[in-house]
Amino acid sequence: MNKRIKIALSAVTALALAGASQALAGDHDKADAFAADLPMTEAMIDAARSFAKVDMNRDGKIDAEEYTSRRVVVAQLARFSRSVAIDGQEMVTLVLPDDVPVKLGQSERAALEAIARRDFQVRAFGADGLNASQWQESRLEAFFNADRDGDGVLRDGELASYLKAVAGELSASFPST
Ligand SMILES: [Ca+2]
Ligand SMILES: [Ca+2]
Repeated sequence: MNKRIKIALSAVTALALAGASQALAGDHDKADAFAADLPMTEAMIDAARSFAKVDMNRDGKIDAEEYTSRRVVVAQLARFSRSVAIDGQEMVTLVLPDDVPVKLGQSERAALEAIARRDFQVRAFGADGLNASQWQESRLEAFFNADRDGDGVLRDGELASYLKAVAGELSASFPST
């Protein structure tokens, strides 16, 4: 496992627990706010929280179908709403760059599905599902790919390419070189 991801994952459990206890204490201040950047901690908490939502059949692992449909649904939703919601310590909304088309075209969708299936195979090592840490690792890899200066925060161009990748713009996440 990538060293940065490993360190990041050990920190996320504590943060997620802190968030959970806040929620139990009746913190109803959670409201959508627009954010200009995305710190790694927020992406990690979001990744940890999303596992249960992605594991539709509640078997404790994310299978190829769940993994692939999640990629497509998130991309479609991002385009339609022109934003990506991050469920971190606070719920924040990141605005999608204007040049991403509103609709995920049919061929674009097919390509996205094919890449998601291949990505799943690579991550699952022949198993029929990803566990929570494998799932979080896949999410963090997208973050680290976008964080070109490696400072743990996505801003400006880094944030734009991250959001484009989330919205299924394949050229953003998979350089042609
Ligand atoms: Ca499952
Ligand atoms: Ca950065």
